[in-house]
Amino acid sequence: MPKIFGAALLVLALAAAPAATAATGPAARPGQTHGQAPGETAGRYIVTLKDAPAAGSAEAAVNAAVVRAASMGATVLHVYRHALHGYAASMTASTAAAVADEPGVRSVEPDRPVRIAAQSVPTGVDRAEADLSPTAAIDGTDTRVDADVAVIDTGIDANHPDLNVYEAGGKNCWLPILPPTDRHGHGTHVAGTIGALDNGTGVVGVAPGVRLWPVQVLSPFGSGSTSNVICGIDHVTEHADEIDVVNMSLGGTGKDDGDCGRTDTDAMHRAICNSVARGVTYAVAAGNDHADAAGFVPAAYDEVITVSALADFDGGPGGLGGSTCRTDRDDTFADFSNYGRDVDLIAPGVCIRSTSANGGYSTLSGTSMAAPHVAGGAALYRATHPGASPAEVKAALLAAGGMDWAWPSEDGDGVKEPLLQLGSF
Ligand SMILES: [Ca+2]
Ligand SMILES: [Ca+2]
Ligand SMILES: [Ca+2]
Repeated sequence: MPKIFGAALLVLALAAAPAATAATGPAARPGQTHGQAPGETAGRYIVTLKDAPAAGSAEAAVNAAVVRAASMGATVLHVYRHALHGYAASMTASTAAAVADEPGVRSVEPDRPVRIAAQSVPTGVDRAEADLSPTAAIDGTDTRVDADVAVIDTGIDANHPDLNVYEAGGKNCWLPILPPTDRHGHGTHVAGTIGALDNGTGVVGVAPGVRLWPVQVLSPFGSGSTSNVICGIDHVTEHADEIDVVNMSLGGTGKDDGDCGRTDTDAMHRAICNSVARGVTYAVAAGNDHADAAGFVPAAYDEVITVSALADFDGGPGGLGGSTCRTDRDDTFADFSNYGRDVDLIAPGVCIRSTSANGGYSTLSGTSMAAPHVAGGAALYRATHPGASPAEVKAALLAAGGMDWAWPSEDGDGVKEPLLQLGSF
């Protein structure tokens, strides 16, 4: 006799580690910005002289102006003789006003702070060696990886300048009357790790510029139900000819029945198996309970690629990185990550900087952050192997994986899973 499951709608939780892992200070990374502190330019002015009346006299005019400024109490910082005629000086506002009244002076303007808008390569992209991938071609020029990745999550900020969001392919399974716009931040963070643009600003993803399909199944508070998730899988499967890869950084309790949901009532497993059979590769988070992933779905399903989280702080091997946004040991199994035989790969998932909602950036930790590195890697592979089946994509990722990370640390099983390595992709 069939059973009725009173709690058939599992409450799914984001696979991001809890509050303690949300970082506050990503801006301090060296090389990221070299902005001057506010006020550092206070008291500095740029003085532009009028054009000299005769050729050859500009040099003398500049020299005279510099001497004059010094006599008025200004400290001259730079002298300009080529791009324009003038100088920069440190002086009081009243001196600047007096200089502005000098007959040869065209203008006096306050100096202003500038900062480079340099793009930083997030540590996870570095640790997974996506920056060495010829397909990713990370060099600050906005060439885009030709693949489609669906993000089943809280939606994506479609207006984020660092993302290539395919809005027309989106779907909101949580509240169908609304577009799948991310009001939480989780889905946009996942999206950035997969495919933030290689455009010279912000961050860069594993597979820069891939088309990101926003599939919202979770509320702005990060919760949802299995029925919503299946709606998302259904949408992806409808577009299986276009979508290469799916990222699911979410999960609930459950197990793998070993038969794609045919012998019990696991509709989500059945849906994923059918979607995989249509050629879509699924990367999923192992979960953050520091427990065996066998007790969580979709992590437990054999048809997906299940990803545990590595604590890496410096983007490189060797265990030399010091803790940044949360405490852990460099190049070890993250202390919150789920483990077990269902885990296929480990990828960076601690203190990962990526895009956030409302056009911003944030640093988060969780297996939610690890899975999208693998989704990006799968997208790189599909971009160069368009006919590869999900099993072939998974095999390629596993074969390329590396063992250069410290084990067992907090890995609660007897198996050392390979670390995502994409330099040859
Ligand atoms: Ca960028
Ligand atoms: Ca490291
Ligand atoms: Ca393991």
